[in-house]
Amino acid sequence: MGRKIWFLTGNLGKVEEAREHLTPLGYDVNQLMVPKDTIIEPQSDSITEVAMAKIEQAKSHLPGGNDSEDMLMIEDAGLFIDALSGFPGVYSSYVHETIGCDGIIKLLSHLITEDSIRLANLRSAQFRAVAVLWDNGKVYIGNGHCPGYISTKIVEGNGFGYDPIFVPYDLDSDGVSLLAGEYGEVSTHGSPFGGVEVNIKKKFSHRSRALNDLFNQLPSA
Ligand code: ITT
Repeated sequence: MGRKIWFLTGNLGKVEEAREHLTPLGYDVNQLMVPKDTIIEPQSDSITEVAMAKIEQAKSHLPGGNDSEDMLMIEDAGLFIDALSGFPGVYSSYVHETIGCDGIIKLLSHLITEDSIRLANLRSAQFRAVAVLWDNGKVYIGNGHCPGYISTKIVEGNGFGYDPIFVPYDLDSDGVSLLAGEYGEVSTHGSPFGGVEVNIKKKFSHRSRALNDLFNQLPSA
C-alpha cells in the first residue's frame, strides 16, 4: 500500500468515493473520526473557508501528531440550487437533516413542465466540493463542481445525501459536462445519482473533480 491519507469525515459515503478515486493512484485512504463537537465549523458562506478552518483544527488529531508522515484530508461539499439563489449551499447538511430530499422537492414543486430540456434548466443546480490536503506542513486545495438538476422524484438505492434527487448533466467524450438537455457520450439517462453505481457517479462527481484537481498538484502524484 502507498501513503496513508487520514480523511476527517463522519460520512462513510464520502470515504467510499475517495477510496474509489485514490486507491488506483496508490493511496491508502482511512477514515479519521474525532469525538462529536471537537471540530468547530465556522459560519461562513464559503465552503473553502469552512474546509481550511477544519484542517487547521484537525491537524492535532492526526495519529502520529504534526510530525506524522501521513497525510490529512478534508473535503466539504454542498448543493447549490439556482432557482433558490444557491440554497442550501453551506447549509446543505442542516437542510438535509431537517427537510431532507423530500423538502427540497416540495420547495421546487412550482417548477414543473413536461418539456425535459426546460425542466433541466428550470431546476438547475450544482454540487460543489473543495478538498484540502495537509502533507507535512504543506497545504493543497482542489475544487470541483458537477452541474445538473433536481429531479421531480426521489430515487434511492445508491449514494447518500442529496444523491436521490440530483441528476447530472451528460458528459462529452472528454468527460466535460454539457448543458441542460444536451446528449453526451456519458449519461445517467435522467437518473439521479441515487440510481447509479459509485463507479458511474465518479465520472461526473464534484468530489472526483476536486480530488483530481488536488492530486494533480502533488509533486509525486
Ligand atoms: P463531513 O463529516 O465530511 O462534514 P457531511 O455529510 O456533513 O460530512 P458535507 O458537509 O461535505 O458532508 O456535505 C454537506 C451535505 O451535502 C450533506 O448533507 C451531504 O450528505 C451532502 N452531500 C455532499 N456531497 C454529496 C454527494 O456527493 N452526493 C449527495 N449529497 C452530498
